[in-house]
Amino acid sequence: MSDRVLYGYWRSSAAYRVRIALALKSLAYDGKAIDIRTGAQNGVGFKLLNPQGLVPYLIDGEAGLNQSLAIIEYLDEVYPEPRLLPDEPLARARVRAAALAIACDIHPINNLRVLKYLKEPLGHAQEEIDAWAQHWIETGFAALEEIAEGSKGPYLFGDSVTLADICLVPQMYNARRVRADLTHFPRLVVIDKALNALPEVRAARPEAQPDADV
Ligand SMILES: N[C@@H](CCC(=O)N[C@@H](CS)C(=O)NCC(=O)O)C(=O)O
Repeated sequence: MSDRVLYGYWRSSAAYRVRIALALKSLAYDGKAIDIRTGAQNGVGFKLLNPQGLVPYLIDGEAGLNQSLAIIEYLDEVYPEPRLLPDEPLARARVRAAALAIACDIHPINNLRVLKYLKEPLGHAQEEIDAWAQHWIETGFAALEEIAEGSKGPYLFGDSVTLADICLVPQMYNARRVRADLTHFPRLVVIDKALNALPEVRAARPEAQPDADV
C-alpha cells in the first residue's frame, strides 16, 4: 500500500488533472473512488477530509491537500522533475493564466452541482443545460485558441507539457461529452491529440480508471 492516496472519480476533470500530473512525475498512488453521481462527496466520511465536498483530494505522506491546481503546484515543488511550471516568472504567470482560464472560468460553471442546480430547483430542460455548458466552453476556448496559435511547439506553451496542458486535456474531454462545437478550435484539437499520444496522459484518461463504468 502506498502512502499516497488520490480520492477522485473517473469522470472528474479536476481529478483527471491530478492523475496526469502524478503520471508525468512517475509518482505511484492508490486510487479511492468517490462516486459523485450518488453524492458520496457529501458523505460525512469524505467531508472530514475535504469540507468542500469536491474531488480530488490527495494524501501525500503526512499532507492532505484539496484543489487540483494547489495539489499540482505542491507536487511540482516537492517532486520537481519534470517541471510543470517554468522557472522564469513571466513564463510561469502565462502558464498559470491559461490554466486558470480553464480551471476558474470554464470548469466551475459546468460542474456537476451547478448543472444539477440548473435542472432542480431552477427547472431548466436538459437541452438548455447542454446549451449552457457548450456556450461557456466555446467562449473560454476562443481565448485559449489564440494562445495555442502562438505556441511554437506541440503543446500550449512550446515543447514542454505544462500545467496549462494538464488543464486542457480534461476540458477537451468534457467538451466532447457535452457535444461542444470544436470546429473553431483546430489548434486546441491538435494539441490535445499530441498530449493524448503521451503514455502518461493516456494512463490518466477516464476510461482507463478502475471505477470507470463504460
Ligand atoms: N476547483 C476544484 C474543483 C473540484 C470539483 O469541482 N470537483 C468536481 C468534479 S470535477 C466535484 O467533486 N463535483 C461534485 C459535485 O459537483 O457535487 C479543483 O480544481 O479541485
